[in-house]
Amino acid sequence: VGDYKNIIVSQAGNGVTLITLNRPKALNALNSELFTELNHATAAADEDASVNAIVITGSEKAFAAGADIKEMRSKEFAGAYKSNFLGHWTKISEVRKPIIAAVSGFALGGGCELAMMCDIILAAPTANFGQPEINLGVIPGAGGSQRLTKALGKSLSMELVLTGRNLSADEAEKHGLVSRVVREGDVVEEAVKVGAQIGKKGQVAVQAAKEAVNASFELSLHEGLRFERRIFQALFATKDQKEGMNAFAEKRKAQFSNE
Ligand code: CO8
Repeated sequence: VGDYKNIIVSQAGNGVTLITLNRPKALNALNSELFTELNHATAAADEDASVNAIVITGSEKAFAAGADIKEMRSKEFAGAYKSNFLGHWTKISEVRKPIIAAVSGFALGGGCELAMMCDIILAAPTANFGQPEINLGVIPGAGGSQRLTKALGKSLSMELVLTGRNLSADEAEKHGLVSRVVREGDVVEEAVKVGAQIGKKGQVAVQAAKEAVNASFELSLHEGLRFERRIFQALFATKDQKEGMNAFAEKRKAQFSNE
């Protein structure tokens, strides 16, 4: 699907679009062209009524080893500022459908940040997370100081960002950066399964749930609870609510129409 040079897009069945980062020679280092393609592919999946979830993965060795350092090294402030360098790299966080990152190997710098822009991170035992920008004389540029801190808390995030040390898959699981570590070789399959499982729910509720959880990162508790309650109340206007609750009472499986 699509005419892409840096990613491979395929349909994994059951309404799941699989996007594979594909710059093997550079350990999937991220550049503007790759992100333009990723934005395009995720937006297309978001628009496509036959798609319910998106999985983003890399290779066995690397989810992504960061922004492309060789392309970045000659940048100057004025150019970076005028072109709003990295400005469009966070666009996938605007996608409304759930995105699952299936991470094997290195997820460093921008790679870790890309995984954190996704809604769920599943990790292979080989997964390795870190923000090594400090070793390059810079700092994280796409959420590493913000999303990482929300996931890990201050002390551990500070340690990673200030020393550049990486987290193993087990540590990442222990501290809540990833939802779980799955068996070697199974991470993509498992992520697709999770996507398919979400696909069987009522999709209005799925999008509402994603929106509500994400709101918790932006709003005060009071405002967040109000937002949640309003959406909860609004869902009583959907056919899926009637179907879901009637099916329970009638002891049968719900058939959601996504309306
Ligand atoms: N950029 C460019 N090329 C890279 C990168 C990278 N980030 N990472 C690896 N490569 C290239 C290597 O240069 C090498 O190329 P070549 O074969 O031509 O020499 C090839 O990939 C294979 O890499 P290695 O030989 O180094 O493989 P190793 O297994 O020995 O080491 C490592 C793997 C440890 C991952 C190592 O490659 C490494 O340290 N990479 C850099 C990690 C890093 O510093 N990442 C942070 C980059 S800065 C950043 O991400 C800023 C974030 C900006 C926001 C992004 C928004 C999403």
